[in-house]
Amino acid sequence: MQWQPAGSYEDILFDLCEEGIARITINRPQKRNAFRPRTVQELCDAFSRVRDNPRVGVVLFTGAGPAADGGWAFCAGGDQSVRGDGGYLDESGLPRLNVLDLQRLIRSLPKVVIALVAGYAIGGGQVLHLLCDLSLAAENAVFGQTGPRVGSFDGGFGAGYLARLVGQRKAREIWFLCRQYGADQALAMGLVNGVVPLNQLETEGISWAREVLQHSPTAIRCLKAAFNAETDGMAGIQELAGQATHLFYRTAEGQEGRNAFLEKRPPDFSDAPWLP
Ligand code: 2NE
Repeated sequence: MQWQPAGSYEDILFDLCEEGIARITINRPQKRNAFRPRTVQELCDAFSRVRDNPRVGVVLFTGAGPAADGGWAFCAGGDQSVRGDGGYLDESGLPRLNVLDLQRLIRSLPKVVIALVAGYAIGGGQVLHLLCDLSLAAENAVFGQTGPRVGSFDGGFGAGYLARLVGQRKAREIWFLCRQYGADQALAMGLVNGVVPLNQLETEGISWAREVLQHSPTAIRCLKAAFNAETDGMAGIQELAGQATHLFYRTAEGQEGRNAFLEKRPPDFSDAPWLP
């Protein structure tokens, strides 16, 4: 795979390939890829650029590794060393929880996001992994929550959507006991789609991405919105409805309404059938 750097960032790497796959990598291995506000801003920028690039259909989202001490991580959550009294402090000292913006961006991205998890996916990092459409774990992957131990919690997707995936009992166990779970346990509880040897993680991710890219972009984006509509309340319904509006704009019927307005005449929808 020939990756081309697609931007210059401090905390992340962003690469594209000719085949329509993007790779976004959190690049703070010395902190087990914990995120600070800058990391999240950069991730939002890269994911936004993916959204606006019609040639890209799949994103591989991963963490750089190994660290100098040999440790691996997808992401160890919020960087506790910049956590102030009211949030994670950015470089101007403003307290932020901007990872929530990133969560919504990944969730509503009309493309497929595949998490490639090597090592720890912990705390807010485990929630980011959760929000990806598909997840592949390396055999060394470790999942878990620490919030109740470090004075934090994610009561949004991190609790509700986790429970949808693994069931209420397991979700409560994960949050209340703050244990760690290996790749095979994650597979058994439905947290990941597959487990592969560490040295095959990216190859397998690319292979899954290529399979997705053989399929209809419109079908995939409508399906993603449909899955979200079932779980995400009015925001989910808005996404699905937006896909319907996109499709309607492409019809002669939709275009007749626009044309009639611009031509200052009554619309003529007589060619549009009232289908069953
Ligand atoms: C991830 C874990 C289990 C890894 O353990 P280990 O033994 O492999 O590594 P170690 O030595 O703990 O960490 C290596 C270096 O990474 C830093 C450590 O401080 C250490 O640095 P040095 O002491 O060598 O300089 N590091 C790791 N995670 C960090 C973090 N989150 N913030 C800052 N530095 C970090 C182990 O490291 C661990 O348990 N990490 C903490 C996980 C955690 O509690 N994350 C925050 C949860 S809260 C959250 O993410 C959140 C939320 O709940 C709601 C909204 C937004 C965020």
